[in-house]
Parts: sequence; structure tokens; C-alpha cells
Amino acid sequence: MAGEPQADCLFCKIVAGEVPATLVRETETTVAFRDINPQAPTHVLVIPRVHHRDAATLAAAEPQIAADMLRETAEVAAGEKLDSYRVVFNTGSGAGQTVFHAHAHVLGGRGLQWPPG
Ligand code: DGP
Repeated sequence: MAGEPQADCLFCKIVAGEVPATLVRETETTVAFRDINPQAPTHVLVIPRVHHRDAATLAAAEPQIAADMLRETAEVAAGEKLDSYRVVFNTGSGAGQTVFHAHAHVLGGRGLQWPPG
């Protein structure tokens, strides 16, 4: 069921503490941790504790938690002392999504090109 933890979901396991991660921040509704394969000097993932397959599904089902996630991206950026940074929601495999639990990438600490690939 949407929102319920999924036994085969890596990020649900990180939320549950069953898979280790380098935590950056936690709130009642979100967890932020360092990406295992960083694409920038700062690369933090912000995820909701509840399971939804992507950010669009989360926003439709639980808009307050989607808003919490967005606020947390700003808190992460402030905590990492990033003046400029990028927030990315890869949505769908064609856009590069590989983990189907909603997440925001917070990337910074180097110059970022536009448009992205
Ligand atoms: P995406 O490609 O947008 O679905 O991003 C998934 C990200 O998750 C990707 O940048 C790598 C990261 N990732 C995958 N497995 C792990 C893991 O076990 N631990 C951590 N910290 N990050 C992971």
C-alpha cells in the first residue's frame, strides 16, 4: 500500500536503520543522508520516511510531506554552507531514477553546468 514500508525498498531499509547510511539530518517526516556515489563534493539525499515511488506520487498523496522534503533540502544546503546548489528529483527510469522511493538530490560544492545531461 502506498506510504507503507516496502520490504524490497533500499531507502525504506535506510529509514528503518536496517541498511547503514551517513545521516546528515532527520525530522519526524524525513531523513537526509550522504549519497553512496557522490556526484559533487556535497551530495545528500533527502527522503520521506513514508514510501512512495517518486516525488510526483508523494506530492499527490501527501503534499505536506513533499513540502517538508523541500524545506529539508534548504536546511541541508544551509548546514553544508552551500551558497549555490541544485535540487534534483529524477522521476522515472528515463530520467535516471534507479531507486523507486521518492528522494531529492542536493548537489553542491562545485560549479554545476546547465543544461544537465
Ligand atoms: P536516482 O538515480 O535518482 O534514483 O538516485 C539514487 C541514488 O541513491 C544514487 O545517486 C545512488 C544512491 N544510492 C544507491 N544505493 C545507495 C545506498 O545503499 N546508500 C546510499 N547512501 N546511497 C545509495
